[in-house]
Amino acid sequence: MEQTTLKIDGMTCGHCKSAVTTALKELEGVSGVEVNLEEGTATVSYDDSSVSVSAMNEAVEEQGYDIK
Ligand code: 9UX
Repeated sequence: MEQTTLKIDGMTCGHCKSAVTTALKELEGVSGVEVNLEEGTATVSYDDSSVSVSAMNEAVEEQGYDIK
């Protein structure tokens, strides 16, 4: 199990948090997501044999947010 923290621009309310959380959890291999709105981060627990950080970045960007 690996863990990474994505830095995400543009998340300001609770709906942002749930949109990003849901998008990341839909990825095969992601087992946990914790979004911190104040810091603009999402900490993701994942299996690196199933999912890549770039796939996570794409999933977040598809929701309309920018990865720093
Ligand atoms: Mo809330 Mo997030 O109105 O893009 S959904 S700021």
